[in-house]
Amino acid sequence: VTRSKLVKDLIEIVGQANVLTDPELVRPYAIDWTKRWSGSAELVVRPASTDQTAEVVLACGEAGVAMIPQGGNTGLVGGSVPPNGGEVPNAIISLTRLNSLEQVDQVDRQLTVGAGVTLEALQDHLTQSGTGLAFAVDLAARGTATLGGMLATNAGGHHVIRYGSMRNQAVGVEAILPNGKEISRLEGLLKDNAGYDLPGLLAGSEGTLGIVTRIRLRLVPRLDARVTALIGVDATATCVSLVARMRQELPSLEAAEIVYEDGLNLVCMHTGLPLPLPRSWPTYLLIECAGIDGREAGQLLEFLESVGLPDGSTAVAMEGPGRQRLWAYRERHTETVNRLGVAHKLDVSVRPSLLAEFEAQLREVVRVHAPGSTLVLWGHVGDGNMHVNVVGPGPGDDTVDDAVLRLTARMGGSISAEHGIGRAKTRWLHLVRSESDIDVMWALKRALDPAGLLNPGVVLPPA
Ligand code: FAD
Ligand code: 2HG
Ligand code: ZN
Repeated sequence: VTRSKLVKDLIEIVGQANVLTDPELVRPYAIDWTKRWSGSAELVVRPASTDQTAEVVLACGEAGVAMIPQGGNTGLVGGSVPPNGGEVPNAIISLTRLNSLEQVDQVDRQLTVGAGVTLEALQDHLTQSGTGLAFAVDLAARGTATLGGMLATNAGGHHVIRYGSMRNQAVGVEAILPNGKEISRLEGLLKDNAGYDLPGLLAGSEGTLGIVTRIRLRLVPRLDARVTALIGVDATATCVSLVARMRQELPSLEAAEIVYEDGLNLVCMHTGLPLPLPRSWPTYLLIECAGIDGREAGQLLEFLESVGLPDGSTAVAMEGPGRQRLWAYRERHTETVNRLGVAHKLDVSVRPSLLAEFEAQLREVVRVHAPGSTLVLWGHVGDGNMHVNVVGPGPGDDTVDDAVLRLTARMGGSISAEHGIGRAKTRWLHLVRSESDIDVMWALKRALDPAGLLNPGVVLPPA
């Protein structure tokens, strides 16, 4: 099938306006949010339904064109954009038109969404529904990240300590496989052990096994009584032990995040926010408790008093704007780092009990392997998840990536806590997955995608 035949077929399926071939229009889809990953694509195609997605997949398959599923393109490991110099022509399949938001089923506490719905659109929809229900996962890219992309990466975010990650919110999935066939589990069954869990397999598959078209989501009670605290402390070890105690004593704990003095100062410079506390601290712990009445705030304040924190080391907010301001010090790290340059982003995790030692070694490894670079660290301390951002080394120089990922593996950690492997980390998958593991992954990939056309080069290292 020639390129022009493919373009004609795709136009028949989705309409002229939804097949982009002009390089100027294609380019923004082919470069990732961090600007570290980019490639070239023949075209972008934007199906608006599950059936159109199936037809698009068949047409691309017939033409031997590789398919790159894309949601909001906020992924941070290069999985949503084509490779630089791929072997076969690429088509980006943008799923953002799959934006249906169905009615909330209050008794079942579920709803079905199109894969292209953004997290923020879902949050607004739930607020407007007046059902008293909410979605458990939240993250700073909420305005653009889609539920399909979030499931495909098994995104984590701020609430994993309470609710788990995306995988735990998907009651069911509808997807198009590389052969154009559909699998669907949208019945909303809470118990359904009939064979292998194919929807579960798609969670975290980063667009390599199927294209998610709809998701049946679990909802949680909306907890409007919230209290947020930013606590300045001496070091990571103090954060870890405070969080361990909070998890024991504060069942309403929903988020426990860590940032450091240098990162926070950069955020203040970039955003114009004032320093949050009367003096600076080496390390800051941001926590949020949530419940249905005001008791959570009282419990948190009592807890903080029992710990005996020094005067001026804590800012507490209960109202929306104050809480949002405290969260900005944490959430605006990513955009701040992006301003500094093209960051090497290493999203890694270790057991929380090892986090303080890990942090010390990380700083040393970055000092040695990327001398003169800027290291900005932050993360989800309750999950043992550090976001290691190194600005300085050129985009193609992965000396520091290698050193950090090897250190992480030596400490029994994961080279991808929540962002996925994408194109960025395939080389290092063997550090944390055995040969048998990788063989099974390849067997699954070949079984579902024998022609290897769905997001090739993502997740799996070359066979
Ligand atoms: P994309 O970037 O478009 O795609 C990501 C991957 O999923 C690609 O491999 C793509 O091929 C695949 N994919 C996309 N849609 C589909 C589909 N429908 N079917 C099959 N495969 C698909 N991540 C976290 O985990 N936690 C965070 O706290 C967090 N915070 C962030 C904050 C900022 C400011 C930014 C920019 C990113 C953040 N991320 C975070 C990373 C990112 O937002 C998530 O990975 C998100 O899940 C990606 O969603 P997306 O729709 O943008 O997917
Ligand atoms: C976060 O938690 C995101 O801020 C993004 O996962 C992390 O930019 C990063 O490295
Ligand atoms: Zn994160």
